[in-house]
Amino acid sequence: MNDKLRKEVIFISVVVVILIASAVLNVFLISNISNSVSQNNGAIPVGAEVIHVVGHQWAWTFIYPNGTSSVNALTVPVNRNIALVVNSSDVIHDLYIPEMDVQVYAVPGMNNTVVFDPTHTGSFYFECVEYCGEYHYRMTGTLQVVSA
Ligand SMILES: [Cu+2]
Repeated sequence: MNDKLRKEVIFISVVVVILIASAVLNVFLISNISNSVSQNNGAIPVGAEVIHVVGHQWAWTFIYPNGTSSVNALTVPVNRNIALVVNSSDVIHDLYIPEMDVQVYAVPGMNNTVVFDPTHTGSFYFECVEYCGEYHYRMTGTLQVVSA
């Protein structure tokens, strides 16, 4: 093996090792991300507070287990699994609560479930992030996480 060929083999081997390491790291990171939020799997943990969410032009309605409801304002207890069962009465919307790592589509005729567990109290912004018509910008609101 001449010197040039040896250098080429070493170079290609290093590149292949870097690519394989990067692929393994990538798969590991992606599986971690999808574990942080359970979405669309239909599994609601035992003891979770189940809140039905309806997206409609142009507001969010939240229906609580006791039958009461609120518009563009969601109040949940801290340190408890919250299951949002989300659908839409007209077009596709997309509920996004950045601080809770929650994003879920509201689709007519479908119940999409997302579960999150707020670990601290406070007031957090949410909005629709799917353009859904003229007054899409009105679909914002506040999540209040309160002590139980
Ligand atoms: Cu919308």
